[in-house]
Amino acid sequence: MGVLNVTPDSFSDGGRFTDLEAAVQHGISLFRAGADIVDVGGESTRPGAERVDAATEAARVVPVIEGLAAAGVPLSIDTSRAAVAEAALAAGAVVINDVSGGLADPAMATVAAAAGCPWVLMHWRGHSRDMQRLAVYQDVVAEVRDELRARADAAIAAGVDPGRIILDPGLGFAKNPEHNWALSAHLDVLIDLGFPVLFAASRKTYLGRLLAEPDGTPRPVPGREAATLATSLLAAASGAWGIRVHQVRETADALAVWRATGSPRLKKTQNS
Ligand code: PMM
Repeated sequence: MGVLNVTPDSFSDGGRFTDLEAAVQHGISLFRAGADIVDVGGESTRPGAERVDAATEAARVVPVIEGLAAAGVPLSIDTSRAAVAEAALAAGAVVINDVSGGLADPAMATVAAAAGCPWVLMHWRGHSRDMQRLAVYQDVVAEVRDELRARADAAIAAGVDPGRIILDPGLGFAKNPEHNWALSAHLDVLIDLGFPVLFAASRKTYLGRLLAEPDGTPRPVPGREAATLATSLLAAASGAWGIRVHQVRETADALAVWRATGSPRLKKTQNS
């Protein structure tokens, strides 16, 4: 899954793709570089971000989706608003990617059930403005697993086909770096819930912290690509269904190497 953010303030591509033609061209290049799906988002979810209204969000994404759908690019809509998802599906998107797992907008389940499209339910505890305050866990892996299972159960109860549900640990969303690493190490626990799992670590802050300078300065976004590749490949080897990244070509190359070597799975350690 290639990331196409059409927000002026997205942390990782710095709002470079807000111009319609540039956004469509970038989406096409992600597709040509090997993305099976291009994920179009019009609301920044970086920690601390303020929300935009639904009309602004829809106005950002719908023309880009129309342009990319016309070019034959399979698209997901990265939104937690039902009205935006509905407009995006009408414009040609085929997957809903909801970072709130259906919690932000109760009408999302109705839209997903009616559309019958795949729905990514990401683990989420609250809006970006104050989500880091919610990064409190006794056992992050078990709690994320249980909260994701509850979201899947709620979706199914609302009429969503279980075969259309995809789960995502929500790296960086109400998680500190230790939480993200624990979830990366125990992705199998989420996979054991029986749904495909999407893994989205690309360029995230915790990778910058891992690679910080001796004085603690985090590695800036452009220097996080090798770490993104490493963690993406480990996720694939753990059984992730999909990998959401900004740099598609490099990820596709790494996955090609993994496939050529027989798609080896990581062995579970005795006490994991
Ligand atoms: N992270 C971001 C946005 N959308 N969607 C899913 N399913 N999972 C994620 O972890 C996720 C997401 C954060 O920002 P970015 O678009 O710049 O990567």
